[in-house]
Amino acid sequence: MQRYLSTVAVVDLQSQDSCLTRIIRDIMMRKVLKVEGMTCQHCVETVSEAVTKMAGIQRVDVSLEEKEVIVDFDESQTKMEDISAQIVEAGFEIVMN
Ligand SMILES: [Cu+2]
Repeated sequence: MQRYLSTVAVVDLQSQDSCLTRIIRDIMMRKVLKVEGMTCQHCVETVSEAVTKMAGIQRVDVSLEEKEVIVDFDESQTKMEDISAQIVEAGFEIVMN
């Protein structure tokens, strides 16, 4: 029983450790989203503003020509799906991420 408990403790420590490592490594993520539906500078601003106001966003770069939204963000604060959802909510379509 004691042996079992100590094994659990070790596993627990390891998972905490890797979780911490992950947070440090992923503190700033850069993702490139392919976005369809942006036709002018106004669309660029709409997408940019919608994403910028989210938590953990460090930088948003929108390219109308490339149909790309490049986002630097803190993955411990914001998930990629949330950013995609935010862009969709602003009226655009995520082609690929
Ligand atoms: Cu537009």
